[in-house]
Amino acid sequence: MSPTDPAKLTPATHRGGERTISACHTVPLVGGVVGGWVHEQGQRRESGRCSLVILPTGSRFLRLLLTLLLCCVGVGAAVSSPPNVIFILIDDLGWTDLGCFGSTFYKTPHIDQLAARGMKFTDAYAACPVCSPTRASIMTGKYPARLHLTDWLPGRRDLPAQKLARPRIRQELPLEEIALAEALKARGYATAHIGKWHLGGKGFEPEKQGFDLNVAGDHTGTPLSYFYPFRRDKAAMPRLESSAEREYLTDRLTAEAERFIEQNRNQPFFLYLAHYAVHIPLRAKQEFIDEFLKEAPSRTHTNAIYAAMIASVDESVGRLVRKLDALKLSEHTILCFTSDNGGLSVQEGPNTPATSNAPLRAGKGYLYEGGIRIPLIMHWPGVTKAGAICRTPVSSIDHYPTILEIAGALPVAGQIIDGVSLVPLLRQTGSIRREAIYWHYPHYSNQGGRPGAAIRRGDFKLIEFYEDSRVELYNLAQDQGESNDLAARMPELSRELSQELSNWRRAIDAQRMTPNPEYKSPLLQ
Ligand SMILES: [Ca+2]
Repeated sequence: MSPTDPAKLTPATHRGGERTISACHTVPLVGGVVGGWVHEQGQRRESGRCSLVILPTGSRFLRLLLTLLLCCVGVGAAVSSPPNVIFILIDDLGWTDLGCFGSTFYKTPHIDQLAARGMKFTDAYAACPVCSPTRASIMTGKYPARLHLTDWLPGRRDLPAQKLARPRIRQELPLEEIALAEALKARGYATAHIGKWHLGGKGFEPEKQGFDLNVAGDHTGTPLSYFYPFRRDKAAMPRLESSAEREYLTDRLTAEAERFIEQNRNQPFFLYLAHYAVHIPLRAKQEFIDEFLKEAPSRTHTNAIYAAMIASVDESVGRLVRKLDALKLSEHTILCFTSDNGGLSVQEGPNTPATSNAPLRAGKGYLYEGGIRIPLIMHWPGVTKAGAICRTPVSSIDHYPTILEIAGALPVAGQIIDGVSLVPLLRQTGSIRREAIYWHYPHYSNQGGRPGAAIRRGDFKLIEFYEDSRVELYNLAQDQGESNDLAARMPELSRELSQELSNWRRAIDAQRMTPNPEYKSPLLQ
């Protein structure tokens, strides 16, 4: 079987022991605001049902039983500490860039082992095809369009060749947002941000969003250096001012993460480890590159430097798992491993393209599947079943409500969360309530992507291009590679999905593009 054969992810080819959850349940939204949940009095409106228990007069036994039950629940909640959460975010890691997601060239034994122990999501999406907006969605549970933070920061400037001008976007994650770390800190968690932030500079650092510790995170989207010393000119990466000779950034961030785990072993902790890898500039340890130069490349994966960067990320995961085992924390720690957008599949700097997302179409910067579908693995000890596979479409907006539910932290009154908790999927006890997943990307990307929007509902995905309002429609169940545009053949469904997309944009106050006054048509140049 080819390494990226779509059949590899179909139920017929699962190895023994893998469990599959049926795909994509769609249940209409009930109540709340369109496209988001409003939380009232710290209760989820959709799940905050109260049951009135009426006992017959004189039913002393039942009353006693109920009292005992409530006491047990109360005592249990009071004495059991919430689980530790480790969220590992890899920058620009593509959907097929792991062994467990189909690559035969990249070697990821530790991540594959994590997938074998936990749940693998085949249809996980980033909320945006580029960095900062997806990161904002993870931190808030909101669509980037609702936050008016729809491009990487500070963003790409408008060019005369571009017909439309971008809207003015927020330059940082607003302080009034209750970031994931803030919500967990309120629940008693020790919190650490280690790695790439890219959600604002001075005054908007991770420390301002609930993180007790920040290592290496600032306004930038690329590291000052992947190797010692972690500085350029007079600038140094936060808390990496001192470093050992030949030190490699992925290894150093891992060491910082190990130290944080060790120091907080006796209390619940939230570790957000956002590696700068595997973003450009492609730089890796030479001994790893040499190893991959000896290996035969696969049909789609050929870049030895990129493979070496992934190998270091894999080592990082292995080290953290070993650290948890050594400290006897494994059974009380949830691990989430994912990416922020698709793999870089075009030329952008030396030694690129980095990867191929085939069989998916295109890559980072595009609303095609290659730009937004990403690996996602979750391991919740005692809950997720070994080797489980979930085919329900999920999004990076879902991490916030999921982690809050697992941690027993409640949203505050009036807080809007677009994502839905994945707990029923992780427990395999039910489906999630959502009609569709949406994207709004009013920007031209560095990789050649055009501004547009997209909606996935069930197996169908519609992409709208803002320059000419053209739409494309695909049936992802039959056409994973988005090569067969059904828009002309299914005009009614196209109209319906376009309308739904438009309603969603209006409901969340998405910013619009405007005609570019500097525009010079290529025909007139
Ligand atoms: Ca990225």
